Amino acid sequence: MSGAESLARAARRAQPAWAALPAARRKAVLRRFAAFVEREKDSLARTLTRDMGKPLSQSYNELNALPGRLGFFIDNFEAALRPHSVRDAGGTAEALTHEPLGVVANISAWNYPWFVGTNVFVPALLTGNAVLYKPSEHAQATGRAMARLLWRAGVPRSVFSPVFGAGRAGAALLESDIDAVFFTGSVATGKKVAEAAARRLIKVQLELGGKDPVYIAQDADPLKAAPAVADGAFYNAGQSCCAVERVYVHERIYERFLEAFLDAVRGFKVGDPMDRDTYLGPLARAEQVPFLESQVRDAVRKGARLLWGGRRLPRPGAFFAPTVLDRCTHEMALMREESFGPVIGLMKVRSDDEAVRLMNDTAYGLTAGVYSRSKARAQRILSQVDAGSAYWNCCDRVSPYLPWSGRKDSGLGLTLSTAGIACFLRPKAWHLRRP
Ligand code: TXE
Repeated sequence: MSGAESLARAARRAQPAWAALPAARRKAVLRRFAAFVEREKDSLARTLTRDMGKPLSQSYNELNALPGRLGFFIDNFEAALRPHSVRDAGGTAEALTHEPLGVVANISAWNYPWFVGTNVFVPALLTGNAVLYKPSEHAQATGRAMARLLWRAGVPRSVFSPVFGAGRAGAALLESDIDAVFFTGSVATGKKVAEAAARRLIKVQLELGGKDPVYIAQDADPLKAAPAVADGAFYNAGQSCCAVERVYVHERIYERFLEAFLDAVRGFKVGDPMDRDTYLGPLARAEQVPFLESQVRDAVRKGARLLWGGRRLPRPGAFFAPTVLDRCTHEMALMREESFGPVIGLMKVRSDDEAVRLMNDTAYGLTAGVYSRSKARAQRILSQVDAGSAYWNCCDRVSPYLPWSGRKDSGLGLTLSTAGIACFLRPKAWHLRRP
């Protein structure tokens, strides 16, 4: 029997008692977990940076934002568990309750391990499920710390079990006695996960990649938009599913935007991720460096103009220079394939309609942003873009109060918001006829 299988069987045995606890008991346990994370923040931030190279200041940002994220789940899960009396239909009372899925597998990622992990396993635990959590192989020490703090807070070890390893461990987990799988990662692996889930008809939720566009409309203030978009593109070295990956700028303000954008990018400090003033550290995966080099080569060969960076940096670690290209077209891989790195392509556009066409010209559908002085103009444009999240004068932003959903190759299902709590439950419809 595989390690995952024995953990799944132990979870199956332990889950009913965890679900049978009063909701207030589970709430108190997860509140203690949140308090332990806060108390150990300094060492957890350093562990996260050592794990995957995120600059220490950004590791702190992720941990500092966690209480708000966890607090949302802790404060809002009980409503999802409340039984409903629906109606009385001629002597038959109709009622509705919600029951946990059972044993949930969470196969997770390395770019924001605290966010993408707790987005799944905290609501799963609060609603009475047991969780088998497989951290990415690039964030295992962080995964170990999560398990240690959950157990110390009072989650039984067999109710939250970490599964360590890479793809093979993930594949074995998919074959174990689970009722659902929640996955964050690449499209290619997401499709393997969905195939494995389909063979067993278990529930699957996929949070995959993105090729997120931003459009700077003619009436926008280019000097205000440029630094915000630069941060949206290069934060966490661009390793975020909702990082800005394409920038379209109206031709009338293009030169002013480009100058301000390059100023912002030139100001990013590349360095040791443990230094507090480093903005851009190494990539988490060494194999991404040659991938980014090939995207830059392809773009330049097809006519793009390389304005900044464009190559790996001659220093230990997977460092890639913050890179800006323009005169891009959609014939270039750079404008269509997810880069997931500190590389960005810009294009001039002549109209809002052209921007809509280009923003929709992608296999992804995660987020899209418009900078404009007019909310109506932004809403008119964004209502035509096939994406799960829309941004007006902002980008690269996630809120626990709003569903996080991807369309097309960006995923299946959603996390966050009350809908991201309810997805860990199944309805039971009651038809109660008095004798
Ligand atoms: O993803 P993988 P990686 C995207 C982004 C990035 C790419 C690769 O494009 O460049 O994914 O990142 C486990 N069966 N995102 O390598 O390979 C694996 O061990 C079951 C976007 O991290 O998909 C890890 O735990 N599991 C995303 C998880 O799947 C398998 C964040 C993801 O690994 C498996 C991260 C298999 N056959 C990457 N093979 C986002 N939405 O932000 C691997 N795994």
